[in-house]
Amino acid sequence: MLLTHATLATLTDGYGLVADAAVAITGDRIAWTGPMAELPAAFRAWPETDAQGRLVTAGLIDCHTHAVFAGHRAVEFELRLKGASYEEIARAGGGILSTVTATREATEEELLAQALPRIDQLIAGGATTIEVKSGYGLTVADELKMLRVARRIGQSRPVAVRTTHLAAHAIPPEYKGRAPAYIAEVALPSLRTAQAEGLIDAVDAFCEGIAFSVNELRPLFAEARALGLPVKLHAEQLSDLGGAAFAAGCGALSADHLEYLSPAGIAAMAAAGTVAVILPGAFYTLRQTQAPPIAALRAAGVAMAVATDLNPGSSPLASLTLAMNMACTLFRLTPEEALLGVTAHAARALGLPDRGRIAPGLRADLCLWDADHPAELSYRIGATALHKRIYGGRLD
Ligand code: DI6
Ligand code: FE
Repeated sequence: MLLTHATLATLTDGYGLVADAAVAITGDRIAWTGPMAELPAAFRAWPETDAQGRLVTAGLIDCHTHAVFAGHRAVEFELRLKGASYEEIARAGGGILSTVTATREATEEELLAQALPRIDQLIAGGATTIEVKSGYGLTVADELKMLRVARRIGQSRPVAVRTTHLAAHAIPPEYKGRAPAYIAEVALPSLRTAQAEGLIDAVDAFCEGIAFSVNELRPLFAEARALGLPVKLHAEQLSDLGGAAFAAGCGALSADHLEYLSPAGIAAMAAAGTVAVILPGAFYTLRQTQAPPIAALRAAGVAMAVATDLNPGSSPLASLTLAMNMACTLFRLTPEEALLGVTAHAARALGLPDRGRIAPGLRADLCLWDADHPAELSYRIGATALHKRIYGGRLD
């Protein structure tokens, strides 16, 4: 396929804009890209798709979602509006644990049926790669069930799915006050089985007062590394427990949320090359007031990704362009940083060097937008400007 007359944002150097450009695609890879005027003769006869001047970016990558879960938490949303906090609801047995109850009761088929419409929304907004975490099962069997559903999403829809083991998301009631026993008896065995069954690409945990401390997570991350799996961490979302520095010390791909990130955490992330995943949907939903230290992350040269954190509690958000808009308006990312955050830097956060930019040899995952400047993607509030997607070299 030959895509012609595109306003390309290659994302190779900032936006990497190329006016009136072409992209030659063979199989699921980009073979050539550059200005139309320089198109090699060999590609000129390839079947043409005319972008008619539209903006073309790499396909969007949502590098942090909890898209598999049962039910919803609209009632909790009402409780928060009446004054209850996210942490109070969690400590009273609601919050994540109410989704755990619903998810345990659901069959694999039911979970898949509930997840697919969320995935379809992300795809309709331009996603071509989506990360999906477990973490609402919290038994060995239910964590594996969630991960099988996550894998099936990638077989059911034209989207690449990366799965993450997140058994260390919350402490279920049967282990209340016994976090180390939960790690030993559920998190570690489910990790080993999930890895043996090819169900996971990475390991994550929730480091927070209402979840796990750094010390409680050490055995889990040690095991992940022994199994050759990359780690990442929900860190410094509601308080500073030193999670980001711990994760960076383990060579983490990313540390995510980071509202309460300290200067020491920033330095550790910069030294390790750990990506900062910014999740404005959760900040917005929980009406947090302390924003992540964006200017300091930028100054330290830490790559920033932006994701939806799609989940039923703190971020019922299924639009990457709305996440970009929020990242700009709430956190002062530039539209260029926001776009890199859902493409090149999101790819880095997932350890996927074969996507997130437009260059020869990379996957042919592209978005054609009804837009002519890349800042438009961040600027409009909740608009879906997607014209068409190309996923793995195929036009939707
Ligand atoms: N932080 C979050 O924002 C989500 N998980 C996490 O560790 C929230 C998950 C939920 O409330 O269901
Ligand atoms: Fe999350």
